[in-house]
Amino acid sequence: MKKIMTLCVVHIHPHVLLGMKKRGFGMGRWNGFGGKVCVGEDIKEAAERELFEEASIRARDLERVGVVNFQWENKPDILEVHIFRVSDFTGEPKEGEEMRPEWFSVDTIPFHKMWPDDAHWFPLFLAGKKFRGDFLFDEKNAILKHSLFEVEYI
Ligand code: 6U4
Repeated sequence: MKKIMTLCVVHIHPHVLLGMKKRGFGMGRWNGFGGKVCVGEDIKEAAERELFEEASIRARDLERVGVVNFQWENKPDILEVHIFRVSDFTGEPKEGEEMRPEWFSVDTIPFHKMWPDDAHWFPLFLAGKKFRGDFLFDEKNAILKHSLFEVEYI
């Protein structure tokens, strides 16, 4: 089954805002803010909603920059994750039940404590590119196979 998800990375150069996931899927990793798109919801609306739920901020400027599919060996689910760049927002990032937000310099992004695919697509993200990709993981979330390419339109 395909699950449509969002992921917002706030990028105000030279910093990015990431959140430490405190529970559930991806717990213990730094990541952008996002989650599942609800039935009847627009993907962009879902991205805005999740950003507010998880970081207490409202996007003033957000742009979809990537779509990446994640699959696990021997599992039927495909996560189709829509990645958004947030370049302006209102409010103050605040810790909630699910995420603890923190600013990182683009030079010290904690890739060793993030999903392993992030090290692949973040450089494109930071360079202002648009991209599409596919990643296949094993049961320990190590990358078995991947493809990633820059696109002009997303
Ligand atoms: P619930 O449990 O309903 O609160 P929800 O917040 O809707 O969940 P959740 O927390 O499961 O969704 O969302 C997972 C988040 O992790 C989404 O933003 C997508 C993101 N994600 C999933 N796989 C990823 C991966 N391989 N690399 C990455 N982000 C990933 O950078």
